[in-house]
Amino acid sequence: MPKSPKPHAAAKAAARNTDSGSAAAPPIDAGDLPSRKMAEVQALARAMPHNVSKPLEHGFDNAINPQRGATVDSPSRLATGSTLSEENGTEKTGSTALEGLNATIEPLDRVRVDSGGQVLTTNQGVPIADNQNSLKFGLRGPALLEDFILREKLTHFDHERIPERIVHARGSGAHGFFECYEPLAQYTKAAPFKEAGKITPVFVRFSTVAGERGSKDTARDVRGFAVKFYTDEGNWDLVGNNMPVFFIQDAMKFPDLVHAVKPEPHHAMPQAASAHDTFWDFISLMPESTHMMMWAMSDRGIPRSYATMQGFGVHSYRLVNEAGESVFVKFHWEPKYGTHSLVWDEAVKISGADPDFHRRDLWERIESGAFPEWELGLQIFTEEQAENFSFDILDATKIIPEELVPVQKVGRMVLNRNPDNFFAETEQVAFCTAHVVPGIDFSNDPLLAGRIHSYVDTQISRLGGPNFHEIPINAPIAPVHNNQRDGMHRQAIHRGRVSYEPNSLGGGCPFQAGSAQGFVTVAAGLQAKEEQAKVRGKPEKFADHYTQATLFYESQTPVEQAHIAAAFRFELSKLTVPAIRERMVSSLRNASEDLARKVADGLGMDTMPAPMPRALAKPARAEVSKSPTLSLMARPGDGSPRGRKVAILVAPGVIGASIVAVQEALLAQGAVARLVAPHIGPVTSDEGDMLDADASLENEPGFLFDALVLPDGEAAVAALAKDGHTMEFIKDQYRHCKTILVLGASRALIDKAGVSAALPDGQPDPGLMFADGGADQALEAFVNAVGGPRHTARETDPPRV
Ligand code: HDE
Repeated sequence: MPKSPKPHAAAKAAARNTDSGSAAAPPIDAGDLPSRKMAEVQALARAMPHNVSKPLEHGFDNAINPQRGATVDSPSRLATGSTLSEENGTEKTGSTALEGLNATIEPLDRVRVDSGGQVLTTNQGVPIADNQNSLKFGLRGPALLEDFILREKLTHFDHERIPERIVHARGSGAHGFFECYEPLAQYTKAAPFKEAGKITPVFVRFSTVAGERGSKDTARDVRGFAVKFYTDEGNWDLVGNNMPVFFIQDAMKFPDLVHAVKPEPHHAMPQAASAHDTFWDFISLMPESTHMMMWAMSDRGIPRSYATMQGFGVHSYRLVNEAGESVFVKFHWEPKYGTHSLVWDEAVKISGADPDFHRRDLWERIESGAFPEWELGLQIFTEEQAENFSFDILDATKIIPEELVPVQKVGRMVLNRNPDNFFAETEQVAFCTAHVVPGIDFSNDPLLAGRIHSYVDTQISRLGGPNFHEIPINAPIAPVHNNQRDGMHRQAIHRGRVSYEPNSLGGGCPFQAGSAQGFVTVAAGLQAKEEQAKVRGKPEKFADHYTQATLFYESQTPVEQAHIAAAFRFELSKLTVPAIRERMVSSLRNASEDLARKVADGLGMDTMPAPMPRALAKPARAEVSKSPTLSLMARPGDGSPRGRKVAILVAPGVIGASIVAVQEALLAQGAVARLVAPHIGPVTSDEGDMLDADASLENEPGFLFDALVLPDGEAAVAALAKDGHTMEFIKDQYRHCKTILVLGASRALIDKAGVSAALPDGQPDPGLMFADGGADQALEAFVNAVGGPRHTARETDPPRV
């Protein structure tokens, strides 16, 4: 009989196969790695004789309090690895994966590239000797297919573009941080709110909605305000807007809304504009959008800067504490530098001279250290409060007036770093409302529900597959461990053979976290029995379409109301179908007779159309009829001129000393004061000094600046007076209600431009500052006014100048 081989030898032999193992005998650690691994795998699997978690998957109590998954420690890392050879590392493969670490989540440093001092290479790292010529058969001969260098370059170039976002295609982003003021443990266990002073990194992207990727920044539109918090318990995306309400109440209508506002499908016009037939056709048939239209037609639709607009989470969300108790919350971002907007004439002109106006402003503020900053405010309210409001908190066309629920400031966000690369970061960043962390949960807002689906879905086609979360800007800094595998562009290289759960071969890992650590949905029930049925419908209160539109309009200052009326007039005047205009005015009559009248007059309507029949004849009595905090004027911020732009006009013969004094005073306050001359280059002052004009009347027109300084010096004034650009410069500054400092001889320029030193009511214009003698005093007043509100008392419709 043949002798049986030594057991150790058998174990060693068996452990060298990838299929078929011994029947009964447990694998033996025969002292070599393969057999040790096999023995450890067997031990690991045996340690889980059955799925002990199974009984805990059932019943309501377990549903609301899921248990941590069963897990067993592996005797060593051998059992759970993919290979025995993983320690044979090279520069390329690295060494063994570090325990519990997913390297794709390290800071962006790991993918940042600096080509300083480096030779040009192909994507395969092969140095390129000649980047000027394709490979040819002879100097004048045909180009060769063999030219892998040319082909790689062109092929990559051919695929440089990715689909733009369906909405919010035009945007700009920046890095920064969120700092918590006080722990919010009473309300939420969310990581960013755990300790006073806790810092959470953020990436923020601002955007317009309707325009395509290359469209202008200053279109009248809602602005996106999307914040990605890289918390240590996963990414939380607060994807909001600069207005607290939305056009529609149910996700079912979103594609209709977007199709209506986008360029009309037959001729693809107009770009980045809502002033066209299809948009107002839709809106005038959707009275729930009236409140949103008030906001969109107000100055909020044309912000001065991303840094000077509010942000809102829009929907009601939930906060959840350690005990699983939940309250509702609305999120607000309040800008430190106050809320400031453009005026329409200015927005239109800027869109021609600088379509990147907001992008540039954000970039320049950050590069110059005038970091944009917001406070995060929370409106926290209970289920009981919500039930008693006259409106439904699940209706995204409604706000909660601050008089009912005050806004508590809980932290601040500072944007202090521009991206290294627009495409890699700002274009590839993928916000998703589905990205929440333990401590934050959703309400039943039906609009929000659609969003929870839509954002992940859209990223899959925009970013080319399901692994967009691994793109460096999207990867969380919290560890990622799950059994999702493969798909386009997979980055993570998972060790081991386990990609399912439950498992015993991986010691049960990664195991479910359970309620102590993991995300648990609030087990919110529906109160009313009759609501507990599958239906397609809306609650009654959703039918109150006008109460809050009225509230918004009534809460505005007269100037803001005038701007709203002018915006409706402008937009509706652009329609080609009078019936749509009439329909819109008939709807506006339900919100405000005053507004409807003004709009109708502006549209040359002889008779007012009858008010549109209301969906809800008797809405519940509103709690407040005015909410002053809805006015932009109520939020001046710190009034600082930081980041504001001032033009100082100069020409040969200018009195240099006063110019230098003004420029220094402005710079000291963080404003950007530029010397603007008939053309760029040196300008000799009256004193014989050389001033350097870095902008010209032609390339930086007046409407691009927040304020204007007109110089002293007879010769300079005469030179400027001869240039028609100067007059336009002054007229635009005046018409847009900006602060103008007039030094000495420049009074003549003001007169020539037809600008009156008196307001329409005859009072002196406080925004026109003359410094004939007391230059210091005027200068101080001027610097203080640069960051303040416009001098709207100057405004007339139509404009005087
Ligand atoms: Fe969006 N929205 N949205 N939206 N939205 C997108 O996601 C969508 C809504 C908002 O800077 C898309 O990545 C649906 C409200 C911002 O990258 C898409 C509905 C609010 C951004 C999408 C809404 C927003 C988006 C397009 C109704 C304010 C830009 C590309 C149910 C609270 C984020 C993308 C960025 C982007 C869907 C309504 C804000 C298609 C279906 C309400 C700021 O997924």
